[in-house]
Amino acid sequence: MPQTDPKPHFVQTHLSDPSAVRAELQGGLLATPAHIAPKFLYDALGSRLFDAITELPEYYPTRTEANIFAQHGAAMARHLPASAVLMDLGAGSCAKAARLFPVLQPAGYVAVDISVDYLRDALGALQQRHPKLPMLGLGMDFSSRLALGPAAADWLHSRDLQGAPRTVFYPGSSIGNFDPAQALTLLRQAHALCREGGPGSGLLIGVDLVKPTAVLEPAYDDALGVTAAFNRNLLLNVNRWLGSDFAPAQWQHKAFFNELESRIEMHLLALHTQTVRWPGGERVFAAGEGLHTESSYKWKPAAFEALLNEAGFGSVRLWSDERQWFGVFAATAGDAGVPSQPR
Ligand code: AVJ
Repeated sequence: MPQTDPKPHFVQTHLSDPSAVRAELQGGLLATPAHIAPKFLYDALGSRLFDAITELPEYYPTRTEANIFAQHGAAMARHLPASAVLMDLGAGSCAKAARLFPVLQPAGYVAVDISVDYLRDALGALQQRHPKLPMLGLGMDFSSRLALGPAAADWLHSRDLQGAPRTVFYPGSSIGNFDPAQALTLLRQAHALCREGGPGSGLLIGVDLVKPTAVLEPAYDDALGVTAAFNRNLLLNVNRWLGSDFAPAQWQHKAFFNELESRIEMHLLALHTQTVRWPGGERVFAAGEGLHTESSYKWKPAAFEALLNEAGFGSVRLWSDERQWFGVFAATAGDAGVPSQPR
């Protein structure tokens, strides 16, 4: 007799409010310098363009991190609790986490992404391959605040996982989009999430490292122009959300390493003077004037370890590649009542 199909459970805790999104966009467009948040890079086309970026010869982070996981996954697993609930932040296709299932042996899998719709197919397919592993898809914008919420807590309880240790998984150097103060806030929230779980809970996080500008800049300004298309596509998204009339061809992609801030900056520069209009507003951009679309922070290993400590994590371990281009850090949250970092 065929068994009934196991099904992942889905919870959407956050739905973007269109008028709040329009207000946010308008605020950024009227500021000097003008800026738009990098989350507007990712519609269906933007996500595909990003996937293409990860295959470019110049874009080293994705393949370098994958090699580090492949080479050191077993050592990472020894530093993290067995039978933990794996909480995958920005899970997307869930592929990175799934590749670690054999070594991490999780007791549950919580895939968090801004929209459960992005998770539905990937998590459904993954559930078929791991029919016994309890899986939750959680639609949540954790860039504003990371916390599980009551529906997810109920689900953990229903699967008898409320007391299980937790491993918070945040790969891909997604933390790079946050400035150091915002990154600290997010890591503190990740620490709180760990402390709600059982003993041994911890964090596994991928972080892009400082390296020569001659390596960094081509990774964000590739010869095929894929990153340029990815950046310009943000304007199409803004047009859709705001009703604006940006013409992508009138904007030039620019990426450079800001050494002082230790970040790659992506901008779009107006090729000539133009007025951009939307319902309720307009902005004149002078020729050469820029629109800041993304920052991607690069960390030195010691500085990121200090940040982890400041967020409450201890026992920090780092795995890297032979060129030290990318780092995967594991750290433990300390047990309840026994701070890992007395201060
Ligand atoms: C998804 C934020 C890690 O900063 O490298 C890639 C995004 N932007 N190329 C990065 C990105 C341009 C990427 N992160």
